[in-house]
Amino acid sequence: MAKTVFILNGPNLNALGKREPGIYGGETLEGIETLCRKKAESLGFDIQFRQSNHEGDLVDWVHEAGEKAVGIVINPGAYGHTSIALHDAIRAVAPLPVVEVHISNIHAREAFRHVSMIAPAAKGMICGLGTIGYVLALDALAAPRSV
Ligand code: CA2
Repeated sequence: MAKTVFILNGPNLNALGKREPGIYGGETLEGIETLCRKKAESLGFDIQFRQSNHEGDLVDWVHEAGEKAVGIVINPGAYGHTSIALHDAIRAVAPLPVVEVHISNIHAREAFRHVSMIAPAAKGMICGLGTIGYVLALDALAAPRSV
């Protein structure tokens, strides 16, 4: 039976590919989903790929993943910098592995993006590598863990 991974996307990621290609590249969220589906298939994962502009949806989906999934890839968008609720939700589903992804290098941008509320609760974080970060996160979830 395929193992399920939830791939969760936060606010404004539905606008990818339509604005600010200099920061986020030209890929749309649908394009990222296609990339993820290909990678997931090769790894034997079944994926739930979702996006919401509402913090509570993301919190609910983290809890749902806690019951159904073997891992979570989350690009929390701007909620990554602000959401204690998402931090707590990720802790609530421990030890489910969570990989935080940001397309842009949040450390090379405005100071308010340098902090992640998610990273301390996550297994790891990938940022600044573009949309390939999602694919690398799936690889990380598939890899046998040494820690
Ligand atoms: O780099 C990332 O993946 C981010 O999570 C993207 C978020 C941003 O708030 C984070 O700091 C880093 C933004 C999502 C997309 O927002 C857009 C804004 C304008 C045009 C297109 C997308």
